[in-house]
Amino acid sequence: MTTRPLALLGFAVVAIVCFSFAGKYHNKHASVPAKLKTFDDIRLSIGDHLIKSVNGTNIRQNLRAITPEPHVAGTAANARVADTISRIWKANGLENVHFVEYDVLLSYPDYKAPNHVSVIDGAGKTVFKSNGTSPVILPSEQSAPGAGVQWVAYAGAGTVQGEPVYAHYGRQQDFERLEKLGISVKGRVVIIRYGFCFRGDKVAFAQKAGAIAVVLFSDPAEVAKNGTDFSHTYPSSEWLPSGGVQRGSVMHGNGDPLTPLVPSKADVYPTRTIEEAYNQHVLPRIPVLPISYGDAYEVLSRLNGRPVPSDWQGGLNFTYRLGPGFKDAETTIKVDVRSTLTKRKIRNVVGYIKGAVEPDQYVILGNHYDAWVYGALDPNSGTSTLAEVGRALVQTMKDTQWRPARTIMFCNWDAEEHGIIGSTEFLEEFEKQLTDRAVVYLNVDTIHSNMSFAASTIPSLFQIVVDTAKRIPNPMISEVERARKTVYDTWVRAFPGTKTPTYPDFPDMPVPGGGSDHAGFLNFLGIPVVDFRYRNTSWSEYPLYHSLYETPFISEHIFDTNDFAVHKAVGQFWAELARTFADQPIIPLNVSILAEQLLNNYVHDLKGAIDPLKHRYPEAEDARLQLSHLIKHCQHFVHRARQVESEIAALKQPNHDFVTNPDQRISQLSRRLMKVERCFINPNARPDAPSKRHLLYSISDKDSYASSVMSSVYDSISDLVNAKTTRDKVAAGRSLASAISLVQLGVQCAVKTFDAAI
Ligand SMILES: *[C@@H]1O[C@H](CO)[C@@H](O)[C@H](O)[C@H]1NC(C)=O
Ligand SMILES: *[C@@H]1O[C@H](CO)[C@@H](O)[C@H](O)[C@H]1NC(C)=O
Ligand SMILES: *[C@@H]1O[C@H](CO)[C@@H](O)[C@H](O)[C@H]1NC(C)=O
Ligand SMILES: *[C@@H]1O[C@H](CO)[C@@H](O)[C@H](O)[C@H]1NC(C)=O
Ligand SMILES: *[C@@H]1O[C@H](CO)[C@@H](O)[C@H](O)[C@H]1NC(C)=O
Ligand SMILES: *[C@@H]1O[C@H](CO)[C@@H](O)[C@H](O)[C@H]1NC(C)=O
Ligand SMILES: CC(=O)N[C@H]1CO[C@H](CO)[C@@H](O)[C@@H]1O
Repeated sequence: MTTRPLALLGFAVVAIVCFSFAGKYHNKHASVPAKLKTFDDIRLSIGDHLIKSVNGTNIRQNLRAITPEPHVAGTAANARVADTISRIWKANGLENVHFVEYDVLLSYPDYKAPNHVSVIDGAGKTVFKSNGTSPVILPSEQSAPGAGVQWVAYAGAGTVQGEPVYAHYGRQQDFERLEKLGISVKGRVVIIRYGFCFRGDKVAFAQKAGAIAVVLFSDPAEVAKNGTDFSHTYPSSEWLPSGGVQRGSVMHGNGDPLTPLVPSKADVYPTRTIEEAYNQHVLPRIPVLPISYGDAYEVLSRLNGRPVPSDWQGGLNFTYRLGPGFKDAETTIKVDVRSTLTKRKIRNVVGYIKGAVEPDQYVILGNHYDAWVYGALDPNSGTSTLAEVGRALVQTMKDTQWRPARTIMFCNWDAEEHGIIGSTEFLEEFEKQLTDRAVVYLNVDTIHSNMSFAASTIPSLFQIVVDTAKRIPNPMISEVERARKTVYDTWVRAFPGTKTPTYPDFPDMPVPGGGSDHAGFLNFLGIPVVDFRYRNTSWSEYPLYHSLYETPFISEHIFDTNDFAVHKAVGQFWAELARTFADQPIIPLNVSILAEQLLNNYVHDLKGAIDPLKHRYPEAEDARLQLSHLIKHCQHFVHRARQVESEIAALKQPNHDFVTNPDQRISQLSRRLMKVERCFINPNARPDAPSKRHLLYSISDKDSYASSVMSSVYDSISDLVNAKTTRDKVAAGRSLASAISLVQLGVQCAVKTFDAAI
């Protein structure tokens, strides 16, 4: 036990308990070095204890407790799941566990009369009819009434009949290609294969092109690569069986469709009507339903017309044709969809471990808990792991007398599946508090493979994410046997870095896109985020995604068979990263990497896009000048960030106990680091999309799952290139210069964040 005079220092409060802990720890565990001299050593030994405390068996038990029945947002079953989570969190020792509720517009099918497609011949006879329900394969896990019903949320309702057309993945380029091939989808039923972009985008493109309905299906080329016969699919493997279907939402945009930018509280006036939601293409008007590849075979094998371009061919055992229509010209396809919009209550579950030193700084851990059916992978692999992370942190506190310096906040979001609703409403309600208090947001949606860890994050977090992954034991024995001892070793091999040549030991870490609850934290509030998972290297999804078959069997018996070692590794990473953010006197955001990425990657690429405009577009002259200003400011940012990093490094010298340096400087630097990312939030940057406020990062307009960098700048470039009149060119040239100038102001703000005088 130390008696050193540390008491005047904020973080020393933690340090004192650390020292007392270090003594105890040493007595119990001979492997710990005899003397833990530095504060960093002490913190790391607490981290080691924490990492050892995460328990796979507990995660498996949590998963079973959370997934006994299908639990779609807004249902009584999902309210029961919220109660279960709250009970587990309280038993685990989290503080102030409570619900934060909203009333939001959700969508449901008619479980008694499932959606279906029929093929009807000229005499009105039904040649084929899908029954709209996936078969139960494991009765002990999948037998709840209605569990197999096949539907997508926010589909338009109705019965339509017409000619089918095949539109491949239904991306913008696929519809353009159909048009070039002379095939119109206007007034027709479009059949689209899942994959390569968000299903809501596919539906929006189809509706825009005049389609009267959309039929979605998962192609065996993606979901049953090893053959469609029973012996090669679930439950013998993780490949989708012929009756399986991917559910999902087809809403375009995040949050309650009726309350953009404001929280959907009962007493807050809604900012949008349902009619406006249709007119603004937030909700589709046309019927949409998903069918299995078994049913898709019945429809597609009857199609007439030219064979599809060779890259459009899928995995069913015939030559795909484009349509329009069936081989028998009199035959049509009929689509029956029942879908209701209803206002329902949703509940986010929130809990805390209060920080000892900086209780108003939040390290936020989040995952959603609502699911399309049982949700054992998406999202309850994450939910069950998050509960264990909380337990392991509290156990470490009990075992060692340690308490994190900053507050750790736990969030289990509701209605993510319908459109990231629970977290979006929460961000809209607590925008100011979170802007002020949030240090970082760490999201896990799904653990769905044992191949590799993967993380999407922003440059200022690259270093700490890599350092933490190096501390987590590899959960796969087969990898350890190949001398890949840590999660990092497999990760860097599976996803080698391509875009960061300056940092050869960094794996590829893409910018976070949409598709889960981290989106608003980054794009709306400018809070640094990490979204991580275990995934297959070849594919970011997985064959049983959003199907009836996402029940605990798949993790227990197919991909995480070693006492949930993979779930456990994700929990260890999550817990240790949270501890690091909660405990480091200076929060571990590296601005120097941010500044270098900005200059050498983002702005470098932008220069590559703007330079070629030189001769053809005199209207881009202002933009070119503006770009040279941006480059100058980025260079200055790199210089200033390096100065800051060296000051931080000096403060972190080994054996430095923070006593000899004024605590004020440490907490000042830390607060400033917290604010840097907020500089890139400009509420006026996208008047057409007021929730996309980040100048650097936004969600792609072409695929709501993907991210794009400096989208307003690039949108202006394509406006300029596509402009037909001089007037349009001049206007586009001005918006381009203005968009670059806004990014520059963000960079200047980041630099100024570190200056004492402004
Ligand atoms: C994990 O927790 C279970 C009880 O949930 C317990 O039986 C087991 O011993 C624990 N494992 C370790 C390694 O502590
Ligand atoms: C639909 O078909 C599946 C597979 O053949 C079957 O298991 C299920 O019971 C059928 N459902 C209805 C409602 O007929
Ligand atoms: C694919 O099938 C082959 C042959 O049956 C089998 O050896 C292999 O393990 C299967 N692979 C997967 C990923 O299911
Ligand atoms: C093609 O697939 C269908 C549906 O699985 C099956 O009934 C049929 O026998 C297969 N045809 C050939 C030639 O393999
Ligand atoms: C890893 O996953 C594959 C399927 O992707 C499975 O065949 C294998 O048994 C799993 N390994 C463990 C240890 O669970
Ligand atoms: C930030 O990253 C740079 C470049 O990798 C490195 O030199 C510096 O030490 C890092 N700063 C901190 C505080 O880790
Ligand atoms: C289920 C799945 O997607 N499996 C793939 C994982 O990645 C390997 C290697 O790229 C592929 O061969 C599998 O098909």
